[in-house]
Amino acid sequence: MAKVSIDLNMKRVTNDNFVEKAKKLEPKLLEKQVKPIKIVSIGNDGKVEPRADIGELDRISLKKGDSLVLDFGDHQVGYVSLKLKSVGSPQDAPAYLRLKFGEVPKEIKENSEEYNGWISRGWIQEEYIHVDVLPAWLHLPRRYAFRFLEIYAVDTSVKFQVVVEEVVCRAVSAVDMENIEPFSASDPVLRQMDKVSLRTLQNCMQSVFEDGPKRDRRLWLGDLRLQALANYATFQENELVKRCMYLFAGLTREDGAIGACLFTEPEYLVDDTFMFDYSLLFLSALKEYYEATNDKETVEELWPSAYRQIELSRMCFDERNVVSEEAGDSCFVDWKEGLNKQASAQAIYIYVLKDAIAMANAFGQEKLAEKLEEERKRCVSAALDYFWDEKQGVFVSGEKRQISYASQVWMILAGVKAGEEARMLLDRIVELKPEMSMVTPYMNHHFVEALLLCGEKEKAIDYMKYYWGGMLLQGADTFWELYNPDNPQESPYGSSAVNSHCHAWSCTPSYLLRTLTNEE
Ligand code: RAM
Repeated sequence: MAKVSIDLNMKRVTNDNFVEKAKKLEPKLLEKQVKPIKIVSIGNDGKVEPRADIGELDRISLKKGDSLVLDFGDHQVGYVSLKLKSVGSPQDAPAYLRLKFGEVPKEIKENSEEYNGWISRGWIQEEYIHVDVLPAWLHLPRRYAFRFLEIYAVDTSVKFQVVVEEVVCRAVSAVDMENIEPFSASDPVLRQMDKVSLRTLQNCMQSVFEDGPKRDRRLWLGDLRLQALANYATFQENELVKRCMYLFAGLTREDGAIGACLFTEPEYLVDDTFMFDYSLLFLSALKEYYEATNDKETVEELWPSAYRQIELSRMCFDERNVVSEEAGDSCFVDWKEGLNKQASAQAIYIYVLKDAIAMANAFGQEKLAEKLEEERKRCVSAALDYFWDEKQGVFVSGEKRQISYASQVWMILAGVKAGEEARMLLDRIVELKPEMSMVTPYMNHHFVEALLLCGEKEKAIDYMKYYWGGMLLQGADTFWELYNPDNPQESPYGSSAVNSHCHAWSCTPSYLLRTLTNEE
């Protein structure tokens, strides 16, 4: 498990004005009725085979131990209702059913009894339900994220069976796909990649930008930033970004630290998890919001909250201008087990300083910009002195001088190495193939950004086809929280049963592809 800083004794402060603004920006969700398109069967290997035409549904009767799986054709987020009846003799006992929802087929096959991961089993989308009287409409109160629904009859009685006459999903999202111009490319893989990215983003856009509609259904800063970028290039639902920014700035720790994550129910609440990188990246998200919207009023109002993250992070640096190992430990960066994040923390601070300088200049705060520029130079030279290994020609991190993709990528994004040197550094790290690889689409996104910054457009496209394309080859309808091409079953939680398969931070191909073409 990644170490993060959890502050159990924290005092929270609320800026009522900001929270009020956020509340007013709550979107009205759009709804669509979706019905299953096929009855399928799923093998133990997760292979989906057609079983019957959907028109056959009300001719299938389920007795004890029988099941059927419905395929909704694409990833859905919504509320499900089932119209049930009994056949045979009169219903002399409750119908006892298990309903299982899967974003991907293998979730249907996973046995939740065997789950032993370290996050709550409550995330597994499975219900055991008694229906006392049939016929009935069963309206499930939870919102599900799924493509497949298995209905399993735990028990009926020897006298009656259950028939599922109809199933409807009321799918919800803040945005509609209809207004979106798909990415035009001759390569079908890129077109499919865009389609799946858009669906991922759409299904994560709810009352806030959720990280994943299956799990955690919350607002995380790192995810928000990437979703916002993809949103500016596609749906342009910019008021939703604004709402999320006001929430983060309106609900902070007493010292002004912006949390890594926010709850929106039962009331708006900042979590007690803080991450060095996520807090800082609020500033970059604000800069990007400004670039996308030109909304000076909002940005000026939120600027002090953003700048406060620099002041707080600055305290983690020593007299050599080197960030502490602890700050590294409290970074997210990636879910790669064993990854040392000290060098990434140093780089992310420099990266955010760059954005702060740009903002200060844009708002006529030249003095501040100059001061920050001096600090940036000091941090860059400390990064080179302390983290650059001349002999190996790579950045290293931590006391054990660990080599990882993450350190190189963030140092390049921060501009510590640039131009030809940076380009060669990326080649070197790919060749070295360090054990500390990248496992989340979040980290992989930043790798692609680094390639683009070095002018490696073709390599960027090839890499996207390898990474996000790898998920497509495995049948992804939406992109996943975690994908390690060397180990597709990997999970940061001890079991892939709780992995999210529609995850915000994986939606960036839509943004990257459009950025690439715009630059031509
Ligand atoms: C996971 C969430 C989220 C991410 C954090 C760091 O729990 O799914 O996407 O931002 O980790």
